[in-house]
Amino acid sequence: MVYRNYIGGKWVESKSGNTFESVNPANREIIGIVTKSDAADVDAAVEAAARAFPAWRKVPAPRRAEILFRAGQIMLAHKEELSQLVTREMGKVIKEGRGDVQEGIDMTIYMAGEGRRLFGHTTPAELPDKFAMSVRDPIGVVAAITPWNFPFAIPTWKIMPALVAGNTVVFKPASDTPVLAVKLVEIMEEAGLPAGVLNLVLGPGGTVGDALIAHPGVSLVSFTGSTDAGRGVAVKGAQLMKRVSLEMGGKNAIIVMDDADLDLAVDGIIWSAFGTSGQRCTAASRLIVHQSVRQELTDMLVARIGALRLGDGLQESTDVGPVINALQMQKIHGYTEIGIEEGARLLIGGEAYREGDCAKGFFYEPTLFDGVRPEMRIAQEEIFGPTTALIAVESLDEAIEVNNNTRYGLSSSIYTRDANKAFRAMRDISTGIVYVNAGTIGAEVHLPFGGTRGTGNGHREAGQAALDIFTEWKSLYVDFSGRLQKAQIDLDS
Ligand code: UN1
Repeated sequence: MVYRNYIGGKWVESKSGNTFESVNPANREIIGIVTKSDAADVDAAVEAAARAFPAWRKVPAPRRAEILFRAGQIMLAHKEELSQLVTREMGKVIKEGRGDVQEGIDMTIYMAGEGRRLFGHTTPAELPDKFAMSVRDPIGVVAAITPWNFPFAIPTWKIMPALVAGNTVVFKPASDTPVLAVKLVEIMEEAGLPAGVLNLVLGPGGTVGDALIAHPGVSLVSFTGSTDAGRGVAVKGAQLMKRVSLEMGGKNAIIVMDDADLDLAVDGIIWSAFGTSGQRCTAASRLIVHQSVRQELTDMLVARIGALRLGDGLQESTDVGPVINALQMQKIHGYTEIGIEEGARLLIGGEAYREGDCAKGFFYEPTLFDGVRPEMRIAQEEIFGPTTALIAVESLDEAIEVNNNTRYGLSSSIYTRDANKAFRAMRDISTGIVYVNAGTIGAEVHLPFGGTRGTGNGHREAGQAALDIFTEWKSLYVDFSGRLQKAQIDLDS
């Protein structure tokens, strides 16, 4: 069986008939054969979405939301099988697979709730017998281009707010995780979404993604992925005057002050640096540590890292699963070599892991560098793997300065028992998310998610903030005076 595109309410193979494989990164088992699309399939999908838009935008938002509520229930009923598929197709350990699916359920239910809010404002008009208000309008056809690291959750971050607000969608998932995308769309179909409202085009970013961005029928591109790919989306989008919302890289840090609870900090570091094998845009790939606790902390970390069990994420006992593919593994190892060349001290890890069954997959040892200077490439560039770099500092001011000094600005964390330091950090850290006494990962769906500097382009996903991506404001003035009233001019009337 071939996993197919979903266009205009029908499951169809790509026009070329080409296919590609989805592979389990833990053992290279083939998860599925997938139809491989190109620009012709994108044309058909955008056309279907454009045709569905006029009717969908007029469906009352609470009715649209009912479909999302149903979808959330279906997801919940299938949570375990979806979670296992997350682990098989993407590699993250099963507990995190369940977290990925739960985050998708949470976002779906949260955005369904927006169907009865989608608030605008009413405000007094400056003239008598005149009424003023603002409402949110949908934008049109939205292209949702999503990454493989949260193959269930992140598509819901885009698709659900887009749909509840009355847009129609063409969904282009990462080519490493197409089968989960098919499952998500099947759920939306079962929940009763009308034909053409959500369309799925499977295939590589280079052809399908580019064709979507360039398509004149697409009004908004919502993209999560690497900063390099995101820059390409921004440039192409600008030429065509499209709305573009970008969610890209991170170089997130955990600050550990001299008064921190070190046991707590170690738990947060292990979870944030090596959870999902470091393949989160929120992963802690820098540790900014007060010099006076550096030795104790590194000893504790090395012991904990050495005890992490690598393996197939389907086994409940596995702590760290594989990385996504061979190319990514090469990139991660390349950064180990760069770190050594730059003069950082490799404390543990730094090699591909090929023991036992792991030889069949793409496993990389959790890796810790010490003696890292803030300007080194391993402290500046996103690695997207299980590698973290420890930078020693002498004060809170220095920690905050080092924290803020990268091209990215997604998530930060500080471990301290001093409320004054915590509040100074919350005020002066310039990332989109700041945690106190918790790691850099674990964002909740009802708060804005996104980053400053090169992490994004000013938008926030999740929470009500997401509605600003997927809607435009329309201001409405109703003059019931029965005469011509001139704003700014008839001051005395
Ligand atoms: C991502 O890595 O792109 O806060 C998203 C977290 C998750 C979302 C991560 N809730 O780590």
